[in-house]
Parts: sequence; structure tokens; C-alpha cells
Amino acid sequence: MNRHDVDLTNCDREPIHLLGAIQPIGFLLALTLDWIVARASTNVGEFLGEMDESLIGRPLDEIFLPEAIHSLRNRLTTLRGPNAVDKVFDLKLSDRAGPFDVGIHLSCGQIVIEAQPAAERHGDTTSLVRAMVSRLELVTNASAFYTEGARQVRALTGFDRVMVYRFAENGSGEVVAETSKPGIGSFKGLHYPASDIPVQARELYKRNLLRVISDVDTVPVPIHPGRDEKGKVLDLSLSILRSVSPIHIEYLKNMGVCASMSISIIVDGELWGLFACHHYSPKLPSFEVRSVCELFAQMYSMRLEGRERKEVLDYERQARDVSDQLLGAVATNEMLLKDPEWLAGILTHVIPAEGVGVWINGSYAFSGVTPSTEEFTRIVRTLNVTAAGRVFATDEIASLMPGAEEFADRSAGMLAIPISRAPRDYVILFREEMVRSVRWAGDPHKPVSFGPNGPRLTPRESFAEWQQLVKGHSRPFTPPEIRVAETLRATLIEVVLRLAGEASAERD
Ligand code: BLA
Repeated sequence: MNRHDVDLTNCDREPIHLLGAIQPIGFLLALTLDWIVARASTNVGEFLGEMDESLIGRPLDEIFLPEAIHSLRNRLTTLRGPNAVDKVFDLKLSDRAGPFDVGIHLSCGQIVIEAQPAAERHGDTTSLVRAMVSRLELVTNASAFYTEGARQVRALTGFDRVMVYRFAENGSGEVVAETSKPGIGSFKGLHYPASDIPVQARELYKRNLLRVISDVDTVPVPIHPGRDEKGKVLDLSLSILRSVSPIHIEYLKNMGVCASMSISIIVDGELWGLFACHHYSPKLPSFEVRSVCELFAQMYSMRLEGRERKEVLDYERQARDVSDQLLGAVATNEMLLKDPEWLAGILTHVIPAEGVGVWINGSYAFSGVTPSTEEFTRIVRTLNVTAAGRVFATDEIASLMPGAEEFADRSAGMLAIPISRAPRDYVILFREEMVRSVRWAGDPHKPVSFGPNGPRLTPRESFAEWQQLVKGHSRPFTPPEIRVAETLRATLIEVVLRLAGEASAERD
């Protein structure tokens, strides 16, 4: 697909790894496996001095110093795994230029070398990362953990704004933490649709953990030849200098952002989120600082993974306690089961919801924000047909039942727990529409002007689009919440059966 064929409706089809260009902050050479130049970015002369002949077809030892080649060859032999990139800092490539920071990796059977003029070294990067990570040990709750991560990245890089952006299951995302210089507004708490970071970008960011855009106004430098004799474009998935999607550049420009960097946060092999950094003037953290960021993000991800596992375990333990509490309380006072206020107090403690409805033996009781009696009757009828005998959750009742749009502004999602077989009794937790529970934070940096695709490519318009997309949806019920509902169901069934048993014993 030609890059000009991409528009706002087909973002996820833009082949961002095949754009055939890099940013002008360095140069790129792609070599055959016998170290002959097969492709080169058209700016090599700017870094190594103009050359008389074309670089293509020349052995690398006519261009680089022998020691540099020796060092790069060594790196190549130690590359492991499909996503491996090695780095050499402060390497003298040619007598005609200063030292470079260099990345080397393999792409489709070619050796890709990317070089950027060397920056001042930081010294002991291992202890730097260790110090950054040690700050994470001090925080207790999740929100403080996110903010501390953002703070560490900002302290190291000096970006004007650093956010932690967390993906939801459906690819949309939320700014869960932010730290910034004063006076530039806030994005914290805002949500964006999946299309803002389309699916192929999210896939790529699992393989290549960091990307930097040093200046949105620079012109990308093409790699020559664009296509090899087989018509193939160089795959830049693992590239360090890759030029990025022009659509995304327009997004940044519309926001008034001049430089950006983002680093993947990967939990359980999935892209959990990103550290997203903005600067309002050009900015290029050194190659070494970017590597430190990448390493920090990996350590951060591991700690996050540990925290999340522990959170789920703690949560499930808490749910078991609630389940015991429920059983104990009802054993002494069976009427409690028909008291929705009491039930709601207990249940929403472990599964947050704005309302609880109880349907037992054809009578209903409600607590909090719920559908009306008539609407509830229709829900129960629908459940009897579609989800009999199992816990059932949806963030969009209307997708299940025509007419539910009418009460979606009150109750958009539900978690239904059947507590008997026949006649079917239920406890149902209702969640309100998500857009109502999300606030629009402040006035984010005002757009200066718009590119050809207009204001859609701004966080403000994206937020509006996200609101449109999630209209009629509640916050989804999570897999641990659904598991907990299963446990509660077992408890409730036990109680109901016991009550039924006692009732029939009384009759006898
Ligand atoms: C990439 N979009 C991105 C990236 C971010 C965002 C963080 C990663 C690249 C980077 O580091 O800058 C989105 N940035 C945000 C959001 C906020 C922010 C949501 O600061 C909120 C505060 N983008 C669109 C639309 C399309 C699109 C409609 O909004 C498609 C039509 C595309 N975004 C798009 C593409 C990329 C991207 C293609 C990949 C860029 C690349 O790596 O080449």
C-alpha cells in the first residue's frame, strides 16, 4: 500500500515498518551478509563526509575503519532472538568524523547498521537504573507506582510532560499518571480510542520497545534503493531511527508537541501501556539515555507484573472473606438475602457497581442506580434464555436486549449471578455508562493549527470520539471480577438451597 492511501478510516493498515525512511538524526546502512552495502540512507555523506562514488555495492571496509568493523562483527555474532538489537557506544567509524553511537540488528537477511553522533556518556548506567528502580520500592498503591515511573523517566530525560498510558482490553487507553512542567494543562484521567495508537503500532511496540521523534518538522531521509531487486522494502521494525507515520506526526503537530518519545510497558507478554513523553521544542535524548529508559521500562514492567499478580491474589482472598461473611450472616438472619441494601453493601465492596437488583421467587428489590421494575423483568426474561445457570457479564446490556438503550444512561452494563435453577433467581450488579463516570480534565495544551486531516487528530477530538464509541457501555467487568462472582454464586446458591430446605421442612 502506498503511504498516501492511508487516511483516518484505515489507520491500522498503514505499514509503519515499511515507510522506507529514517529521521535525519543519524544514518543507516543495510549490508549483505558478506558486508557489502545493499542500501543506504541518502544522508550518509552528511555524517561521514561526501563520497565520490555511490555507496551501494561497496564493501563496508572501504567506508568504516577496520577496528569499527571488528567491533560490529563481534556484536553481530552475539545477537540472540528475533528482536535482538545490539548497541555500541562511542565508536569511531571513520577518520573523517567523530565517534558514533551505533545500533546493529538483522532484518530480512540483511545487517542493518544505524549510527548517530555520539553524545556525552552518562557513566555508570547500571547504578543509574538501579537507583531509578529503587525509588519504585517505596510506593504502596498502584496510582503512586504509575506516577513514580513517570517521575523517574522525566527526571532522566527532561521531557516537558511524561505520562503513563494504559491500554484497555479493546485497545483504547487512559492516561493513568502524568508529571509535567507547570502550566501546560493535564491529560490525566482522559481516555482515547484504540485508533489513536492503531493495532499494527501496538504490535510493533511489543517488539521494539522505544521510539523517539526528535522534531516533528524534520523531513524524513529516504533509504536508497527503496526496493531491492525482488521489489522488497527494508523492514524497519527493529530500527532505532525509523521515521514514523505521517498521520501520527500530524497528531503531534495539532497538539503543539514538537518532540515525542514512548517506551513500551509489557506485562505477561502483552502491551500493558506506554510511557508517553512530550516536549514543546525539539529534543533528542542521547542513544545511551534512551537505552537506560528502555532498561528502566523493562524493570518497571517486571515489577508491575509482580504487583498485578499480587493484587489479583489479594483481591481473590478478600472475595473469599466476603463470601464467608455472607454465608455467616445469612445463616443467622435469612431475611438479609432479601435485603438489597445489605447485599449491595457486601457485594459492591468486592465488585464495584452503582446498583444492585435482587430477584427472588418473583419479587424484586433494588439498591442504588438500577433499571426500573419493568425493565428489570425484561432483563431477567432475557437472561433466562441467554445465560441460564451461569454468571454472565456485559458492558453493554443493549447488545443483548433491544430497548435497553433507554436506560443505558442509568445502567449500561451488568453482572448477573444466578442463585438458583428454577424458578430462576438472580442477583444483578449494574454499572452506569462509562462516559458519565469519566471527567474531562482541564484544558489540555491548545491546538495551534490543524493539518490536512483536521482537528480529529488531537487528543481533545479523540476524547470526544472515545466518548462516542463507548456511549451505552459501562466499565467492563474484569476476568478476576467474574471469577469472584462465580465464587459468590456458589455461596449464594448454598444459602438459597438451605433456605428452601428449611422452608419445606417447616411446611412438612
Ligand atoms: C502512534 N499515537 C502513537 C503513539 C502515541 C499515540 C503515544 C506512539 C508514538 C509516540 O511515541 O509518539 C497517541 N499520544 C497519543 C495519545 C496521547 C498522546 C492518545 O500523547 C494522549 C495524550 N493516530 C490517530 C489516528 C490515527 C493515528 C486517528 O489519532 C490513524 C488514522 C495513527 N498513531 C498512529 C500511528 C502511530 C501512532 C500510525 C504509529 C507511529 C509510528 O510508530 O510510526
